Amino acid sequence: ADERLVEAVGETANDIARMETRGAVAIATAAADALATQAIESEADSPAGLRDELAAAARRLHDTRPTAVSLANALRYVLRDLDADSVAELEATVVDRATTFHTDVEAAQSQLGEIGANRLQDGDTVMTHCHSTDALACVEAAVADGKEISAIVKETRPRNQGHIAARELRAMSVPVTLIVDSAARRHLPDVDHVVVGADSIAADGSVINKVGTSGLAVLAREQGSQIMVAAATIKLHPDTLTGSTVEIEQRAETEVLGPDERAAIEDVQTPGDMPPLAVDNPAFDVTPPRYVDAIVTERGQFPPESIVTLMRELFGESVERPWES
Ligand code: RUB
Repeated sequence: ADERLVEAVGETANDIARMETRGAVAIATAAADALATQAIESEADSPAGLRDELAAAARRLHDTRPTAVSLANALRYVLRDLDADSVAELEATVVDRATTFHTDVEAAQSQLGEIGANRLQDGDTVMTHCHSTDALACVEAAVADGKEISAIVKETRPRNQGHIAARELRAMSVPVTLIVDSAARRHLPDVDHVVVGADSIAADGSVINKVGTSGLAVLAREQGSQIMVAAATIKLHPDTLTGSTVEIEQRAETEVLGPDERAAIEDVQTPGDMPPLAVDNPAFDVTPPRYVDAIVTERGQFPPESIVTLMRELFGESVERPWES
């Protein structure tokens, strides 16, 4: 462990890796806050020393989970062009940026919520997958506009984030029917809109979100339900402008299968030598743009194919990687 890093950085990184802090927006704001705490509690005696520490903190935070680009974008936002004549000035800049990041993210979420709400009609049924604060902001704004919305909530194995979505929807007075993931197609004829969030959006308009989103989008298209992705612009993945693809996180097989369940499956006579049971647990998948009707951001709603224009405007072609410096 790097001894210059304050406790809050390690704790935040562990919370993100263990998914106690989860969801792309929450990961991003927690990372921005951890950088601010590093600046406040640092014992560095020169601006260069503090800059080095902040880069190390960024590295630690960046290495937790690979798929939600909001994390990288938070680090970029807080650590861009850190010129300062003194440690105090540098600290103030970092704290100020982290605070602004928070405020901007909250404002973006309520703006996109208003925009997304316009797509929802009184009496509509939405289907959700995973738990997305951006997606739920759209439902919340629709309810605030006086529309009656009901929700069919996919459980979202293996981590059951659908339970969090169900709880939050009920807190908005939205009636919820919880279903197992494989029951989605059976319910889709009753669904007006599939409403999901995103961990990253690629330059071609592909949506990277919780595994199962792409299958749901294909089924929704088949059944004629609208597919709306609610994603603040911190979900736009600038590296994809130059052709990079988004890394899909692989998580532990124990999320899918406990040791006793594994033993029960493997406890069988086989005719020859067998390798151990293989378990694959990707956390995210890629939904091609043709299965998405609209990407709703705080800057307006876009057909997925045109999101690249917004991405260029916001990030340009050269993107900083402060966690590598
Ligand atoms: C969370 C997930 C969410 C997005 C968007 O995955 O896929 O749909 O992060 O959420 P995990 P938000 O639970 O593995 O982190 O809109 O809150 O950013």
